[in-house]
Amino acid sequence: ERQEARPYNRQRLLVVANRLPVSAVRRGEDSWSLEISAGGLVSALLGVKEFEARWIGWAGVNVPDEVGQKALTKALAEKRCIPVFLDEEIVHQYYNGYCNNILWPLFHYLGLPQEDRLATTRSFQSQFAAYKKANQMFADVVNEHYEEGDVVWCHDYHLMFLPKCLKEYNSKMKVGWFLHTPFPSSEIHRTLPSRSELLRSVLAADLVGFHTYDYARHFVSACTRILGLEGTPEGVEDQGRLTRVAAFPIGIDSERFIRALEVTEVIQHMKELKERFAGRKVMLGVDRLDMIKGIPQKILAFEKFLEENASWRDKVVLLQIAVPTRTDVPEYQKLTSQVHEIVGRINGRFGTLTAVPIHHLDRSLDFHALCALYAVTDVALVTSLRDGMNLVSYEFVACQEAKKGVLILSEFAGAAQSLGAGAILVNPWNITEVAASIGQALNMTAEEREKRHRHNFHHVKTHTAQEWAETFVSELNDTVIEAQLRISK
Ligand code: ADQ
Repeated sequence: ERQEARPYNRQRLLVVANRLPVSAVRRGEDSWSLEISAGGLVSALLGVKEFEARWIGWAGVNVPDEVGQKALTKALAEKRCIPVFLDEEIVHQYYNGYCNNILWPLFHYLGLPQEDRLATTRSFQSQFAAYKKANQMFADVVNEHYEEGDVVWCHDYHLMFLPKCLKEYNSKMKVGWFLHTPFPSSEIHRTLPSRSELLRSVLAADLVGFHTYDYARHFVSACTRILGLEGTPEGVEDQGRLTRVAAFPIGIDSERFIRALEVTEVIQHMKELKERFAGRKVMLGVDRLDMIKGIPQKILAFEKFLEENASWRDKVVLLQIAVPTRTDVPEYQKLTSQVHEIVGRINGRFGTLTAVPIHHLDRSLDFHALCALYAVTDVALVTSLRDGMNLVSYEFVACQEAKKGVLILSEFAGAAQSLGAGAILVNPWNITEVAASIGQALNMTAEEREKRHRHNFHHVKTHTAQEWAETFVSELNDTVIEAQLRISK
């Protein structure tokens, strides 16, 4: 595959992320069936203009035998994907442990795990060792496939150690790193035992990107305060070498959603939903079931609204779609039962023989069903306690050209920076405020809804995932060229 002819001048983009955008199921000793996930992020990254993209990552399955690995590698190559094979122990320590139990909560301001201190410290060390080892394994695969001139784009908190590993292999490699979560205040980051090592490793990249200007600023402060380096308007400087740091807010493939609303199946779904909830306003929440999404807080705010507004009780319904994730982590199991308990209590309290105020689904919906739901919704509730960006808010807006529904949006989601002018911004911890915003949204005049929607729809249509990917990659290219010019002067 490496020798495959490609048009002269067409650069290759190696996208490195923890997970490949495929689900792989083994059908036999040497046969696999693959399904590629069709999200906006995937098409954006694979479709960067002027570049030919390859995706490098873990396929999400344990493949201990060589025959299986070879067969999977071959099947993935047809989808422009290259696998990194991680065994179960590494996945447990690196992915479930260091990534999801330590970095994820910390970056969302939930702090470090607080169980038995000694046990945590011990497991912390072995998890960090596994994290570095896993990152080195990613680096080995990148290095093996790298060709001179390629651009390497590393993604997310799983791979903070990767830029350094890559530059150790080849200091001329063009390396960018983008964080999809928030980067927290330096006062939070400094609680992390491996704080300096991770910062230094990220700084090995040529370009470091975040969703918002605030996250970029937090990162630069962490480097100045924790490492004692110099922050400049362009980024962070260390002994004359500059790492550029900037904000690149992501978007969605808005046309994909807009077009979907014309598909017969979606129109049929919409009709069914409208009939099912005739006479009631529809409120919607769509989230991965994760503590950062503020699902219990959202449902409690809805309860408060019903409590205080008896006349609305049989006129509004909340549909909460929560896809379970990381189901083998105990905290996530606890969250599921907590949400079920609250929903049960509220439905018992305000339901009637024929209707309940909350429909809660623990599963993912297919693309068409999701679009139909977005389109029939009157009020969307996005109440993340922290969220890098939050694409659900963008998807909702894209599907609302006809209805012009209201978005209630957490001020702690990155999306508040871009959709704040059209949304009702709330502090999700303040249940009284969220309940009042539900009332405001349900009673809003058509004129005001139109005005707010116009603003957000324009933003969602003009700031797409494709444009996001292209901007990052071209800035990465320019950054490296500028640095070379500086050195040659
Ligand atoms: P996530 O935390 O996964 O992403 P988000 O940006 O909202 O959050 O994206 C979720 C995606 O999953 C959306 O495309 C949504 O449609 C889909 N989804 C969620 N629930 C679903 C359901 N029940 N059924 C079907 N689809 C569902 C991370 C960061 C975000 C950041 C993105 C991209 O946490 O802050 O915006 O990466 O950078």
